[in-house]
Amino acid sequence: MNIYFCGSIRGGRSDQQLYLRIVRELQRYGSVLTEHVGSAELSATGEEGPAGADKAIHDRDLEWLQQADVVVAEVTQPSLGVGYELGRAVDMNKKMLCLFRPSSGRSLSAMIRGAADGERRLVRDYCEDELESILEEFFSSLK
Ligand code: 6K6
Repeated sequence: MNIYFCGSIRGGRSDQQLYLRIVRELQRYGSVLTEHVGSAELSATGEEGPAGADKAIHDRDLEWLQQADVVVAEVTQPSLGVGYELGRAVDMNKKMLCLFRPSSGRSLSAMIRGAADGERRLVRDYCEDELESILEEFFSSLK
């Protein structure tokens, strides 16, 4: 199973350690195409890269998104890129799970929460303790 994981990069890296934990957990269920999202070496501003690098990142990520069987996103830290990926994933009719932590004090965008249909597109409010059980339930439901 190919899993596309989305998490904030330039939107801010304060949840990076949690992303790493999610990536490791997701690897129990399949191949995570975007494991770099959890990497401590990837900072919000650290490497702008050469001219054209952003286009290469965009095009490569969309190719991976096409290849994905499921999309899992941690959406607590707002990120334009994650929102864009989720919009494209909806268009591709991908099975999606969005994870949001109400304990952050934030309120999830209506464009993400409102995209849930309770079947192919799920939004789960959760706390970190529940991560493993939520993922287990989600991947069991795919069988
Ligand atoms: C490196 C350092 C700063 O920015 C970068 C760019 N590198 C990226 N490499 C891979 N995927 C990326 C990169 N930037 C964004 N993405 C994709 O968008 C990831 O799949 C994330 O889920 C999402 C993050 O978007 P932003 O808007 O928070 O960056």
